[in-house]
Parts: sequence; structure tokens; C-alpha cells
Amino acid sequence: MEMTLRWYGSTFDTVTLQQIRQIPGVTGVITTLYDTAPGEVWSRARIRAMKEEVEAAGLFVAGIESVNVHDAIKTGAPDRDRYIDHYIETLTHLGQEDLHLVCYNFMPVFDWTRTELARVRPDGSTVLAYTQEAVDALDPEKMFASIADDMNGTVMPGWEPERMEHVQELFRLYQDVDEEKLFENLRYFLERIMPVCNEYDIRMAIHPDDPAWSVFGLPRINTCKENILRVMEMVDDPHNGVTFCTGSYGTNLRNDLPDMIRSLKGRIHFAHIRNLKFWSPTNFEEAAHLSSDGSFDMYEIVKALYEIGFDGPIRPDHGRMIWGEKAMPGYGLYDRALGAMYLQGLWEAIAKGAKE
Ligand code: CS2
Ligand code: MN
Repeated sequence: MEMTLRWYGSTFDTVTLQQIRQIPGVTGVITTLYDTAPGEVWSRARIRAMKEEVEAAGLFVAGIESVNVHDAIKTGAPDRDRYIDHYIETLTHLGQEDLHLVCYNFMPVFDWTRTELARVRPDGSTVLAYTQEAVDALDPEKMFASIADDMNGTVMPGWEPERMEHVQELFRLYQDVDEEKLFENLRYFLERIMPVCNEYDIRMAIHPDDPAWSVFGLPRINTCKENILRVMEMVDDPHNGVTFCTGSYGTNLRNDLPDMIRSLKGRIHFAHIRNLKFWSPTNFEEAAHLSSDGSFDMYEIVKALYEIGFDGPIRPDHGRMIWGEKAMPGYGLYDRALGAMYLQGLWEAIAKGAKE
């Protein structure tokens, strides 16, 4: 296990590399070229500059989150091959710059969906939250406007204003795409990129859908054990792997997280760990990482990762906004730093206990 923090780059992030460097045990960052659009080719020069900046601060780039997949690929549009060619070129450049982990998702239209970005908890911290009632009452085109005021002036991943201006058009693109087509389009994409992943040893790590069910009538496939195992089997190559995000798979209380981790042995390349507090199966908020603050048993989750021999990067996922910090919701410094320490404490105890 390698403890990391997500970092959006010096132009976009309120958190600095120097601050990240001071969190004990954090050696790497998970980053991206945040100003690139899906479908754009990443140049080697820009990738190298990104690496050099991170390395100059005494850290290293542990992986990319995300290289986003263009909607033409997800919908299987006639021009998808052109975009897959671009994706392959980006992967080639990443491989040539010695980067070997890429997180991505295959969610239609929206990346994650939350209905509140700053729900106030009893201790005065604020967190992202979701209620199905709010989603059902919402016109998807107005979703962005309804949460934009709470973004603290940041650009949130998957919710770029340029993209949200075209929501209606995006919905039209997915009109004829059902779950089976989405599986098929994912298979097509993975089969085409596997040769370059093998050549440069690039581990692709698909992120689960968040929440792990269909929203706004759009198809969603990366939601449960059965479906993710299907994705692993349909392109049975170790480079086709998973980002195990507890806060995303965990939105569906039917998902047994430690059991899913064990069933994905050898295919989890990256882990996002966060805790959720449920008020009902469809009303939850993001909690502190500590087990007792939420609904998940973090000890059992980390133990399952330890037991399958997981040796990739872990990052604390969304944190609460605390101590007056103003940052991208979910991505402040303080609570994620607390999370990194707690997760490393669990790991150390589990590792030492196992050796006794
Ligand atoms: C992330 C996702 O902030 C988050 O919730 O876990 O946005 C994740 O980066 C993407 O889905 C991966 O492509
Ligand atoms: Mn995640």
C-alpha cells in the first residue's frame, strides 16, 4: 500500500504540494491535466512538466485520475474510433513518461451525483450528501445550477460548466444506450486499448458509478459485484482493473464491500477510501473516515485489502470541510489528512497483527 492524496494541479487546487508533503506517510499524488477535455491528446511535454513539478516538491505521481473517456466512446457513436485513437496516444505518452496507473469512469453524462455539497453536520463540519427524493424532484438540466453556489469558486470534476451547458444534448446522445449497449461499448474500448496497456504496463482502473444505481433514467453498469466481475471477465487481462471506491460501491447497502474486495483479488489497482453515514438507504452523507462516524466498518475494509495483498496506491476520498477551510467540496486538506493518518494506522495495526 502506498498512501497518496488527490491533487488537481497548482492552477486549480487550493491545497499545495508542500502541504501534502507534510502529511506523514503520504509519498505520492494522484493527479491529472485538469484543463484537458475528454478526447484531447495529452502531450508528452505537458505530462513531463506535471511530473517535474510534483517531483520538485519531494513527491511523485502515483497515478492519473482521470483520463476521461469521450461520450462518443461511451455511446458507441460512429466516430468513436477516432477518440479511442486519441486515448491510445495519451496512454502511449503516459507510458513513455513512466506512468502506469490510469483511473477513469464509464458513467453516462454525469460523473458522481450529489444533491447537496455542504450539508451541515452537528459538529459544524459540512459534507456532500445525497437524497433520492431530491434527485427525483430535480430536472437534470438544473442540477448544476442547484449545487453551483456551494462549489466555493472551484471547478468540480465531472461538473465543468462548459460540459453542463450541453446537458440536454448529452442526454439525447444516450437515448438509445441501455445497460447492455454500455457493457458492449466498454468491452470494445477496453479491447482496443489493451495492447498499448500491455506494451507500457499501464493498469487501467475503472471507477464505480456513484451512486451505484441509475440516476435520471440513465443506464449505469459499474454498480455491484456481479457487474464488475463481468467487466473483469469480458476483457480478462490484469491491465483491465478496478478503482475500488468504498464511498461509491458503498452507496448501495446491498454491496458487501469486504466481500467485493476479496472477489477482485489481483484486479484492484487503486483504492479510494471514504465512509458514509446513512439515514435511510437513499439518504446518506459523507462522514469522517473513522468507522464510528459513519456506517462502514473501515477495519474490515482495510483488512480485506491487506489480505488480498493489495500493493497499489490508496487515497482518502472526499473529506469533510472543517476548521474554516474553503476548498473544493470533498477536497480540502484537513479532513483528508486526518483520513490518511487513520487509514495508515489501521494498515499498520493489521499488518503487525498478521505477523504475530
Ligand atoms: C471521484 C470521482 O470525486 C470523486 O468522487 O472519486 O469523480 C472519480 O474521480 C471519477 O469518477 C473517476 O473518473
Ligand atoms: Mn472515488
